[in-house]
Amino acid sequence: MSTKNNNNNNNNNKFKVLLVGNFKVGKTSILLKYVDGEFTENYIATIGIDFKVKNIEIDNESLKFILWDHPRGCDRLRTITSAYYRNLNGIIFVYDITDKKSFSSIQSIWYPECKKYSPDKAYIPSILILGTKSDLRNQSNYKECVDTDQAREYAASIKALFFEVSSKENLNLDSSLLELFTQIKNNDSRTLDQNKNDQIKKQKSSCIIN
Ligand SMILES: Nc1nc2c(ncn2[C@@H]2O[C@H](COP(=O)(O)OP(=O)(O)OP(=O)(O)O)[C@@H](O)[C@H]2O)c(=O)[nH]1
Ligand SMILES: [Mg+2]
Repeated sequence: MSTKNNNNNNNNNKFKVLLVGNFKVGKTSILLKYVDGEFTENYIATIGIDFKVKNIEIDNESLKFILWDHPRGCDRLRTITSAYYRNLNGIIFVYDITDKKSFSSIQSIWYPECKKYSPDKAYIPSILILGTKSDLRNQSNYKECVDTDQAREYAASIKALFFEVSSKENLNLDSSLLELFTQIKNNDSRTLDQNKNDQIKKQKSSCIIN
């Protein structure tokens, strides 16, 4: 799992990204704010399969990102879970900065699950770790927040991008997702270039054999 590469899933500049994390950390709110510009305090648990599409231009290329919202309880349905991880270009591990358990779950549940369901053990999608609800950090009732440096260190240890964000106040959402998407796009270009090189090598070697 050490190679950071893309699994060559580029189909007409379409990329698949999955959001995972404990229940109620704010996954759906990220998608709602980022794609539709909306935020609601009302909590509605995601129970079914759901996704949103973000069309974005990076370096004059039009790209389409399909953002999958991992449903709650899905971890009990292993066959469905493995389908979520298939052909992933990127994965976003989400925790709530006011909930330390949601951060430790990334290390104990979500990252191991990502590794387990990666079809090719040498392949790992681009990773972004998002600490949500950053607007709550300085509120008196949330003294015990996840330490930012600790989260940043962990992200570096698994070669992940890291940001603290707020869907409520629209802090860092655009910049963090743009950074992930740019990395995905660049990885994909490299993979395509690599494939071209491999094909040229194969053609050359078959010429020699013939
Ligand atoms: N203050 C604050 N509240 C937030 C933020 N993001 C989400 N919330 C609130 O947190 C609660 C849960 O948000 P959701 O986006 O539904 O969480 P989820 O991870 O999709 O939850 P499940 O679908 O059950 O896994 C809701 O009441 C949101 O209003 C944020 O940035 N700041
Ligand atoms: Mg949800």
